[in-house]
Amino acid sequence: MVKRVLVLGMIGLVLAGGLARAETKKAFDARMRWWRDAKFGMFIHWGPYAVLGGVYKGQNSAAAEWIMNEDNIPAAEYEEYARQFNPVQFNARAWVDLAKAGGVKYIIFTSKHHDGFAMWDSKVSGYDIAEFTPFKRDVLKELAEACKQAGIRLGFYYSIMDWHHPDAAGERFAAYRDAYLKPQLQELLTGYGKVGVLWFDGEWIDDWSEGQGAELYSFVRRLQPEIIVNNRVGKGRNGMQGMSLDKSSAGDFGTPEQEILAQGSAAMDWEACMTTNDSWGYKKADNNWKSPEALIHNLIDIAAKGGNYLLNLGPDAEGLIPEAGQERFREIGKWLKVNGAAIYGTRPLPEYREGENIRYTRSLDGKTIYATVLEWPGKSLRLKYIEPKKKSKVYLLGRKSALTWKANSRGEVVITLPALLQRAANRPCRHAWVFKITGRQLPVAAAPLISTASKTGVVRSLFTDSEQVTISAPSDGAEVHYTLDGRTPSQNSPVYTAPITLTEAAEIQAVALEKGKVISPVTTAQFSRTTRIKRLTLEKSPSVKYPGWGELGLVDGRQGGTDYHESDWIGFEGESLDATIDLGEQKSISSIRLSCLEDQNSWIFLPSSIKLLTSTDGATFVQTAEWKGETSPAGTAATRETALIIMPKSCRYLRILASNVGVCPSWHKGAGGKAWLFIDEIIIN
Ligand code: H79
Repeated sequence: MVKRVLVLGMIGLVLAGGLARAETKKAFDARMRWWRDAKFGMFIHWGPYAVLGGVYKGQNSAAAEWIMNEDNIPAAEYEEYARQFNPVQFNARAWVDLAKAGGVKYIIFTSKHHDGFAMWDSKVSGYDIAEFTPFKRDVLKELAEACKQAGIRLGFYYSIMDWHHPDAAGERFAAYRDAYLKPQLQELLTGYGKVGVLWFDGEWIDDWSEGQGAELYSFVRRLQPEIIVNNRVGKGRNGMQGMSLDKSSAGDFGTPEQEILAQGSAAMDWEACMTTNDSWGYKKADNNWKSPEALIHNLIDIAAKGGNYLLNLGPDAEGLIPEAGQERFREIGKWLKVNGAAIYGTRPLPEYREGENIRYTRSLDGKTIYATVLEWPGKSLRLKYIEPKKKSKVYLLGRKSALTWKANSRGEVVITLPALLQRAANRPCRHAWVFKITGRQLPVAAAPLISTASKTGVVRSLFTDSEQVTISAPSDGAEVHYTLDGRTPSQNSPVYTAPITLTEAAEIQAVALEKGKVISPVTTAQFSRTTRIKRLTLEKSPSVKYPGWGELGLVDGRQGGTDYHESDWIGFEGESLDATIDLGEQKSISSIRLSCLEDQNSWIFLPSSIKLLTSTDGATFVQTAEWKGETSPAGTAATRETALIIMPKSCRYLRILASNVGVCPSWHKGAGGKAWLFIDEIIIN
């Protein structure tokens, strides 16, 4: 699946943040405090689907917890599997012990998944583990007890969508909601002590609405005022994406699924829920476990972006957690024992990283910075971003004595790593290492924000004739100084007072000063000018996750590389590219090339066809050329293809239609799901 990356401007964004309801920011912050500090949670998907384990009638299914839907198992037949659910090995203590060993601070447990089966003794229905199965026990009660003893917060996943209840879709939905869903939630919120989180899901069904979500949110908060509720309570999510588009929509935090945001900030609450192998529920055939190192790196990356990591396990039908999953949690816990200070209770910095292999967090009070390196740096480590004070000390977590460091002429920190540590066996841990830098040295102030009329927080922009740029100061008392030639701004650079009109390419750098002292990191934005075309319009919007550099990025003379994470690529989810280009005047064109990405393992496919239409008046278009799709071998990954259309023609307007294949083909594990089309660069000659 595409590792979804969302590029977000630091402002203008979004979030579910408790702002729309009658709660002050202070009260909201207090309620969110434990969750923001926790950083690491364990998701547990467990229900009757574990009985099937991803196998239906002897066939491996594409699904695990989705098997009822995926394999069209009628409710009456699914019930037969549910009746066999007898997880005699279930031991809440053992699960919670594992959570403890893994260093998680909270557990989110599927009280009821889409299949509608309740994992507690529900009086509202007989379709639950205590009544419907030979097992007879109340799993939630036992888990709640074990969590309480261990000091781990417990939260409940609850699916609004319900494939079992006859009223849960269609005209009688309100009856299901009022006589079933809400009474069940009432049980969950009154019978199991303090519930940390209500984690809704399945809210995308047509019967659900933002209004019902807002009402349900209040209902839940009334029963447990301190509880934290995810944004899937309402309809705020942008499609199946994790983050809410509108901050007035219900819910306290965003829920990117199988996705780490490209950029977080201290101003948004988000939690990446991700699987340890490829499935949420237990699936016998799924042995595709992520390496402990990859999981630890995810945790570090997420914490650096201010998010939480909710990592999943799917126990089997006996009640046992697969050994491979257990090992991974233990390995993460081992790492956290040494390095937890860099994760728990931390907050993100304005710059979350340096290069690919260094991630930053800071202590809540801002007095300590943690630089976590994902790869052993060798004999010395150079940190460009932070400026230590003379009295600052640098430690490698897990080692007592301070390390030697000095500031080089550029004000960067250079830390010397003793010879002893060059041997892996002598290091305090594996997988990633934390350098702790003490003594309030950080540029924790937010950086100035560079914006254009169309975009807040521009990093790179292309314009045709001229562009008006505004720069805003990160705080009220601050003065912004800037340069236009790529040099580092200082006290002596011009002070920003009014919007700047660019008519030529420029690199703007801006910094905030207070009382003549630099108080922020430098913000840089690149502006390029393009004259090759007059206008490019897209009929269909690209995905907000992969916006590229906007439509002009398609003709900026730079082609995307082989990695779809690169910001050059524009991605279309299930949609096609339909671009109209106005060349500004009648021109003679000899060829058009379109550069596309193919990365089938990430659900990215070449277009099925590319059509080219031309026009002299912008009204009547005639088809001029067509490229028929090629088929690559199944599984082709990360290859780039360039479709060439030779087309001697004189015209002013071009219309390019590159058709998305639409859905993932049948051989693909994502069969039936939306396929991606990635384009960067339309090359006109
Ligand atoms: O509870 C977990 C998932 O069951 C649920 N949310 C997380 C937390 C979820 N709902 N929808 N989705 C995830 C995305 C849908 C994936 C699917 Fe499929 C694609 C369902 C059917 C096609 C996966 C792949 C299951 C069968 C094929």
